[in-house]
Amino acid sequence: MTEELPISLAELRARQGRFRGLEAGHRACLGCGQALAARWVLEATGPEVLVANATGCLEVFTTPWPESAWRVPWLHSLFENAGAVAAGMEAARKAQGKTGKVLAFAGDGGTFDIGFQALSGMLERGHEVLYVCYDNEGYMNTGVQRSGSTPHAAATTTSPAGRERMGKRHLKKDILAIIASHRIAYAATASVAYPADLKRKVRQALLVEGPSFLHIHAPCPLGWGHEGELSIEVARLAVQTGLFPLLELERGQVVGVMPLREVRPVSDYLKLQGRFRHLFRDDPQAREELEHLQALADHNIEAFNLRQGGVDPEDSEGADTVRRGRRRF
Ligand SMILES: Cc1ncc(C[n+]2csc(CCOP(=O)(O)OP(=O)(O)O)c2C)c(N)n1
Repeated sequence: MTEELPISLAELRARQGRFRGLEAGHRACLGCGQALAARWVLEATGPEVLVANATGCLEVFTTPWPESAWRVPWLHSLFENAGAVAAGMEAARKAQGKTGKVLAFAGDGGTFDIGFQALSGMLERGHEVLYVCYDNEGYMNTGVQRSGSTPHAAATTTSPAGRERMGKRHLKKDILAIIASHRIAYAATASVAYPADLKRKVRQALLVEGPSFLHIHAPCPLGWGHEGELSIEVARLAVQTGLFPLLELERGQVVGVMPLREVRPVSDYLKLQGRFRHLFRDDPQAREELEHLQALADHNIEAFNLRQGGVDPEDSEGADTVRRGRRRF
């Protein structure tokens, strides 16, 4: 016998008072950073948006035919053209005299590498699109291949670690510097470990005229080799070590950073993840790689003045402000 539920789903939703652009019940892995990030991005935008979504995990786990977890108009683009498709959607909206923002969603493979041409064109032509890159540092949907965003020394299926080499032999591409060179009104990095900061940046990105870019660090338990329940901890450590600094840029210049009150050694971040397991072997090459990664984090801390919250002690009045004078990126 089926009992009537005391409240309909529609009523329940209305009472929840929180718009969920991405519904529960999709097929993401446990602890997927992208799933969290996409939900929070849409909570920050509200329902008045359209999404162009490149091929990748997010598209695959949210839309197993004939289902969809999206509660906003959503279009699947190709792997390589989310920027171009979003630009077309925005132009069509304008031509029809309609309001509402257009978002482009893509993974790091679809952004740093194969979709970069379409993204760059979209930024250069000044389309009013917020482009969000969910960075899980690999081509995860197709089996954890290395991407231009995979960090140096990480093991993937196409950059394995073994006797001959210590995982990936190239640096993570500095996508923010490349985006900065387009001089768009707003670009920022964010992390799933800091949802309030992430949402504030989404709101800020929607306020500006023209294109904006948000780069979200989103752990992938399967590809990074950690328990799903550790995703937030792993994401937090990426920030706290200086490996993934949280920055805001206006017209290509850094105007805000999240301060690091307690800087953690990179080994705290790396040792939680199977993709860096080889770095903790007792051999000189492993130690060298660890030192190299620590040097990259130290460089970020220095370059963005992260310990001081980005404030230059020489010319700042309040040390706790996180907005600061413009500095070339
Ligand atoms: C032109 C083209 N090349 C390759 C593929 C196969 N492919 C689909 S998704 C994907 C990886 C996506 O990686 P990323 O953008 O980082 O997103 P993730 O799956 O990691 O979220 C690849 C290689 C494709 N669909 N189209």
